[in-house]
Amino acid sequence: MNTEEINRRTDEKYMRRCLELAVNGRQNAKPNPMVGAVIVSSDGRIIGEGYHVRCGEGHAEVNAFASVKPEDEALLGEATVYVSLEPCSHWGKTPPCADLIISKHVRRVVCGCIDPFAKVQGRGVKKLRDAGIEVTVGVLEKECLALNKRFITFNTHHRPYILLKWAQSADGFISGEGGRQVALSSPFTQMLVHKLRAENDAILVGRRTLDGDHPRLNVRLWAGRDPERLVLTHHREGVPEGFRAFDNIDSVLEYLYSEGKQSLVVEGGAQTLQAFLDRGLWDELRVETAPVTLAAGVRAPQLPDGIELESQQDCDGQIIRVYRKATQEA
Ligand code: AOF
Ligand code: ZN
Repeated sequence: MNTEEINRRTDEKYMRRCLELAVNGRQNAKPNPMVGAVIVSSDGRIIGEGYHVRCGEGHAEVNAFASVKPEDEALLGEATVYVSLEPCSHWGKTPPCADLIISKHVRRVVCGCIDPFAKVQGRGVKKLRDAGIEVTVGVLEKECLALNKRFITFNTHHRPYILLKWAQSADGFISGEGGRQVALSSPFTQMLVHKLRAENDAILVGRRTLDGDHPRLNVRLWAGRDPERLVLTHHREGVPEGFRAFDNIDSVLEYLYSEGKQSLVVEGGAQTLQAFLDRGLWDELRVETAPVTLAAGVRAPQLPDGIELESQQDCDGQIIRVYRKATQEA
């Protein structure tokens, strides 16, 4: 292994620790991103670490510096700060982390990915470099972006992260003849659906699904908050209380963006899902295939071109596949 390779692996090792720390913010960091930071002395010892615990409170870097023992403070001058997201450059609810790092006179900063938030977007890295600190960007970048996929998509594309999900029979039907509802999920995978609902900010169905299936779309089989419930419909009469009505996809996405809602699950039906697919308005597809055949009924949406399978899980014969858009390798 050459020196470059050894250094890259070393950076990845500490960045992995940042990611590990960051996920501790899963429950409370929202709508802020999950971020982890470690401070490493020139002899490779972690002398400080922290993560962003709660929106409105200290960022990962603040907590990492606060954890450095007084006897290690003298090591900061030769230390490297690893952080899974670019240090912020702006005054939000808290002061800029880039300024804090500069005031500590560290030698080098390594960040996982650029923060696409409009007030940061590379300005944190610039501030550090202008202060003479060596900065490396993009260590475990894919993992760092994936960790905050909702935050990143929201701030990059100015719309919520969109997850399309459906269950289908082994022969590709989403419901029976005339749209008759057929139980395709198992009790266990139903629970996973509720987990998914709890992890996202909003959930949408089309009018036919609302009137035909009367879904409650809340979180009953998992701990967590109910997502906001939305329906696509041309007529608002008869829309049950607790559902917000929209007549097109753009108005849904504009509304969610303006409300700061970072993610949307689309739960059907076939027409609504297809409308999102046709416009390429999706980030993740979650398809559950049940080990039954229906022979007739409403066809499941066609998987679009240019996708890659991210994961496949077999839950007692129910296969859950998650797809993403294929990434173009540079
Ligand atoms: C960091 N480290 O740990 C986090 C960052 O309102 P504030 O002050 O909490 O700022 C929120 C923004 O700061 C958020 O939108 C994102 O751009 C960045 N989050 N940055 O350097 C952190 N959580
Ligand atoms: Zn910050």
